[in-house]
Amino acid sequence: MKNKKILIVVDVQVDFCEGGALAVSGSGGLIPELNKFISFCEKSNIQIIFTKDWHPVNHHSFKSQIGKWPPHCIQNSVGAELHPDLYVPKNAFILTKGESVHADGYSAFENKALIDTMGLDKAVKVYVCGLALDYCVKATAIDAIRHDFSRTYIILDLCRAISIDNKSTLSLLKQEKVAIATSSDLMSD
Ligand code: VGL
Ligand code: ZN
Repeated sequence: MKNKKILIVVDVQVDFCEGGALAVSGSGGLIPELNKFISFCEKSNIQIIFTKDWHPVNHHSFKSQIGKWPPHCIQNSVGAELHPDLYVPKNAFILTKGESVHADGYSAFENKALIDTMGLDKAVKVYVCGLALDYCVKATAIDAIRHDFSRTYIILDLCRAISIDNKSTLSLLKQEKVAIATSSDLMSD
């Protein structure tokens, strides 16, 4: 299909939202905005994929191991669930990542099912949003470009970051040829 689009909503899970183990600031205000865009995509027949960080208890990124993060998104825990306020359409795909102890799992492409779900048509527009801009959103968008999805966008207003300053993240994204968009641009596109 011409002009096909795919939306990837990255890691909008309890642990990354306010009150969670690795809360990203501003995530509370993000969810209503995200829900509007998800509903728009559903009505527009845009394929929607949700990712979940899904770590074993001894994941190497945890401080208790060799990593820098507090334990988060442990498989089958409440913290690893998609946030209960997030709108998840019935026919959306939900994919997990970060399941192996020794891989970071920042990019959703670590789960080989993502590429199968996206299909062979590299001309699709790929929209990436969610948490956190400077880790899993960034890694997923850059990996989309590396997998030849050359029309990959970050929806900047539908992301929140762990770092306070987005300058280096945005310059890296530009360097990697990821486009930056806003949800209002895309809804009027
Ligand atoms: C993430 C830090 C650790 C993310 C995941 O989803 O951006 N950040 N694990
Ligand atoms: Zn993680």
